[in-house]
Amino acid sequence: MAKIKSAKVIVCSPGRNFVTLKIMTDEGVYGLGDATLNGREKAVSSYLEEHVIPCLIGRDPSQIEDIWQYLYKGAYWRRGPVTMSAIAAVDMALWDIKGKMLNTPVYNLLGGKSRDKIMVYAHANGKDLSDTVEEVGRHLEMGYKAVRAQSGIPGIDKTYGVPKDKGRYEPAEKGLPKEDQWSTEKYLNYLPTLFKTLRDEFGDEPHLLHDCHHRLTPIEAGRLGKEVEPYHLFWLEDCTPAELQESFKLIRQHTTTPLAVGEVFNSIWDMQELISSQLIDYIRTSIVRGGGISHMKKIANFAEIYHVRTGFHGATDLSPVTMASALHFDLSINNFGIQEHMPHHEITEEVFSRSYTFEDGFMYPGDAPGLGVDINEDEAAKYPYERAYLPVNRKEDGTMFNW
Ligand code: CS2
Ligand code: MG
Repeated sequence: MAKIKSAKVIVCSPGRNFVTLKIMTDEGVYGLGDATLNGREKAVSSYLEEHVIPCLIGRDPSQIEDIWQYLYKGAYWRRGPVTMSAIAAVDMALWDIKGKMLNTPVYNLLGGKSRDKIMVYAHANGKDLSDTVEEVGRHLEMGYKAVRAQSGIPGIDKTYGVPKDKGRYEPAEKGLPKEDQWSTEKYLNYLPTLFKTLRDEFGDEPHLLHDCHHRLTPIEAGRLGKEVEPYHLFWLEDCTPAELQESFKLIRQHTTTPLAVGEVFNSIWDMQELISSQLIDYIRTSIVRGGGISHMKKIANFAEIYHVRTGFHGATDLSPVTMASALHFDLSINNFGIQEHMPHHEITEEVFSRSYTFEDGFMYPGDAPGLGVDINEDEAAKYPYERAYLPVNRKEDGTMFNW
């Protein structure tokens, strides 16, 4: 029986901050897990170093479920993003180890391929209407079959999804939190025009998505969903903050626009009502936020019963280790919907090597044993952690609001 010999946390900032767990066995095989929690990275690294790693030494790395339950039930304090990201990192690393030891890609351990390729959606971020139309067109030309459109809103200075100076969009900024501005009225008046223009320009075929980023009340979300129905969105994401799960009943009464929720959720208990009452169409919780592959299997299987499909979060603040885990998982389950794909910075790719690939709008996890991702620790050491936070958001009169 192999044993966990040691484990370490690697915090680095190649283009942005990442927290990576590396678990070593006494047989020389190691596994990687992602523990990155945007803006709260050090909380997870210290949770792992101080409280989790000491409990792992000497355990059998093949007992993935038992170790998961030990860390979840054994902490007594359940759920929450810090705990669940730490457990997720251990879980990913153990699936990686198991795949390497059995010399097979992780998707094979999860039941094998359920499809040939994974449809991904890209981000088109524009400062205004014409810029956004151009960005959507650029991504369609790159082969993407599905594109999420975000746009600057007339009359609002700085908001979610709009890059500074035409660069790539990366919401976390160095230093303490910057401030964005918000007006629901201006947003709601503008958004239907954006999607009408996109359909007029690109026709019916491309899948179009949009992220409201938790900014509407249920009745406002109902209005937006209804007004964009003629443009048949693939989904409307996070239209309201979702702590109040039953509020989605109100949204559902008003619109047939498909709804996606869950990138900030951590466990099956956060979405139980949303799924079992069929209030959403896509669940977005990623492998790193949702306690790893082991817990996400339960979530995906539960969702399948209620016709809810997956659409995992895949922004750049999820490391290549989470992206690889997601792709193996996506390939294996029946109720896969779509996968978010926001390509990492070139510098990130110097630190993490990967076997997953993109081609013509689809992704493939590759056939390397385990997850197929590695970290170059010497390269990582060149990019030490830099404090960075997501912005905060205020209404025009100064009221603190959801970002
Ligand atoms: C977003 C993210 O990709 C998405 O759907 O909501 O950009 C999100 O804002 C970041 O991951 C936050 O860290
Ligand atoms: Mg989102």
